[in-house]
Amino acid sequence: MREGTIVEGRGGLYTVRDGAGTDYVLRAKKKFRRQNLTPLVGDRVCFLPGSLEEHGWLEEILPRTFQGLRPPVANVSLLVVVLAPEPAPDLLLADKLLVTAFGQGITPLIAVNKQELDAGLAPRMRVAYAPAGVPVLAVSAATGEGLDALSQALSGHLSCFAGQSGAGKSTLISRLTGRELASGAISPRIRRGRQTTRHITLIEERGLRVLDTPGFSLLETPDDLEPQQLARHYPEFEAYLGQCRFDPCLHDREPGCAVAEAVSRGALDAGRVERYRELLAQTKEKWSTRYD
Ligand SMILES: Nc1nc2c(ncn2[C@@H]2O[C@H](COP(=O)(O)OP(=O)(O)O)[C@@H](O)[C@H]2O)c(=O)[nH]1
Ligand SMILES: [Mg+2]
Ligand SMILES: [Zn+2]
Repeated sequence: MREGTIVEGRGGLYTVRDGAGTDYVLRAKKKFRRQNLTPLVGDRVCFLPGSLEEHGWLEEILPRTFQGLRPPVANVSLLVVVLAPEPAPDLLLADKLLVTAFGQGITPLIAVNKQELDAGLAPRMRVAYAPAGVPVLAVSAATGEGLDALSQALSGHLSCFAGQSGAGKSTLISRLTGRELASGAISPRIRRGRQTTRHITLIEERGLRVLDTPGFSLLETPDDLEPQQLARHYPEFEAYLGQCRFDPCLHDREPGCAVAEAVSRGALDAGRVERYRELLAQTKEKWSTRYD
């Protein structure tokens, strides 16, 4: 039996790459369907190669460190949240992505792209996200600035890029991996009537392993997140645990809230906490209608 990683899945056939970089086209054993287990791009698998024109068989899926439904991928370990001065950064989306990353045990990183258009955005983001321990890299796919540092940050990870449309995710992935991806106004989706499908590939180039998907852009805050739990996905709140007057405190304008106090001292970013309250309201709403 050999081991490899699923780099592509299409029409029930899976392309699996072994350690030597050789690709094998495999079909999944029927037992996976019985187990309700779908092989995903990113999965580490055991397989038997085929012979001549015969496809081989995907025999075993090794335990996953992470599994995402949208996009359907396994074992992502780094989430690159891409922001840019243009289009105007949607920081609520960025914070949702960070909640998702922290909730799933994925390391997040913020890349502020189009640095050459406004060099001021990255330092502002650095100040806002430093208390959460999220690194902020200033990059430009256009000028190449910061791409070496970004490349270094990606090394050793299976990475996924996420963020609003137009921020430069596809352009960055192309620049970093040397692979041409659809970018610009043309949608990379294959349209089949009303149903849109997105084909996901794992790109392995220049020592990087990157998924060519817009990444968790479709993710809302998890449907089953208890409002109480949201604050757990804000690492910068940890320092204030147990210091609020009320216990538990949702840090939602309760009197004597240590988080609010930290904002007024300038120790926490006001915008980030304001958006936390917005997400909290959304989480409460979802929680109260979870059985509807
Ligand atoms: N000025 C500037 N434009 C960029 C940069 N990176 C990407 N773009 C442009 O931004 C637009 C959106 O890029 P794209 O990669 O498609 O964004 P995506 O939707 O996040 O994948 C395209 O017109 C790119 O050429 C950059 O660093 N500077
Ligand atoms: Mg794109
Ligand atoms: Zn509080």
